[in-house]
Amino acid sequence: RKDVPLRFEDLENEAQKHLDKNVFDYEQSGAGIEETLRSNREAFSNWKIVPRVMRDVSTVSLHTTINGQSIPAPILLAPVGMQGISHPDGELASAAASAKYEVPFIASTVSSYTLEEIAEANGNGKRWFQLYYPNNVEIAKSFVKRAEIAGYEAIVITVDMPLIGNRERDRSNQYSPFLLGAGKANYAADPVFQEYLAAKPGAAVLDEMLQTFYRPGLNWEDMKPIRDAVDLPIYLKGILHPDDAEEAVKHGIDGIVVSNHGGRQLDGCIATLDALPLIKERVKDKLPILLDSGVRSGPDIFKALALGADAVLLGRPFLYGLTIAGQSGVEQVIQNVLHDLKTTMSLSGIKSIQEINANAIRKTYR
Ligand code: HOC
Repeated sequence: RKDVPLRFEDLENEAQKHLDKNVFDYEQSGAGIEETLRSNREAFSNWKIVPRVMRDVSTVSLHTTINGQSIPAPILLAPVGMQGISHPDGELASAAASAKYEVPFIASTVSSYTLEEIAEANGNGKRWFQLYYPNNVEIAKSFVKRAEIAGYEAIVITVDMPLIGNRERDRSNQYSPFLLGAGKANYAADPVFQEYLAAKPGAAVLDEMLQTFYRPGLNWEDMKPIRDAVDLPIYLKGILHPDDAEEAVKHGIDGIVVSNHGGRQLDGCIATLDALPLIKERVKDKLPILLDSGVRSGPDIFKALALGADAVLLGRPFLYGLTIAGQSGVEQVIQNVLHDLKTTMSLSGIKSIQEINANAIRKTYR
């Protein structure tokens, strides 16, 4: 097997060697001047763990639950799109790796393989489906129904993309894997989308996908058709404002992901760790709160949980593992993060995920 580096910076540097410049830039970069990309990391650095000692950490458990779903650690793999541009096995490799550790895999609407192929690779593993809500509700319903049939256990609707962020690096490179069709598998395989195509003689999959992809009018009423179409919990990904978290509770949403899309959408917006405390204060324990964007290590996960997250999503770390060594690379990244989290908890005097709270960290300024 090919070993992948332990440290995130080394992972990123090694992944860069395996990718064309445009592809690496697409994955690594953030929107605009990348202020939010940097803020996500700075926010983690501004909090420090204040450990307790002599608290018998001979047994430490990472096990937790989200909405009653048991998971071995408070970690999920984020819905990174178009993983086939990183490695030919794409989502098939990362879904198989996540199954091995029972870490839920969140398959993106714009995956390189169909959600059914990913489900097969994930086997008895845990999987959720991420929805970019198309501007055609019948296609949206068809996606989530397919996901339910294929054994996905939750729907995660991304709500922070009424349009693409100002990705200056990609614009300079004149590169977009999406516009090249790298994420069209789920559309091409969809029966409702096929009917829609058939009604337009001469129409091409990619062109029509681009026509229906964005839903700038997305609003709270759009949740009902999805709720009616499937019997699965619905999470919203891309919540940063406490008022939106409160709206989610009012609309019966089952969970939220505090996310700024890895710094790839609204540049200049708040870091997720900075957004978390007010959101937690506002919605308390009324729904599970997940968090992503900038999570790289065990201490990062610990800090997010201490500030009120129930679990985190890992994105770029596993993507770089995939890039370097396919399925084995993703497995190694998961293993390393689990090891790091367990070590962090032991050295902090904490035996279980449920014991992690704000008492274990303190804000510092550099
Ligand atoms: C142009 C839209 O979430 C990203 C991914 C994929 C976005 C879909 C393509 O690049 O942040």
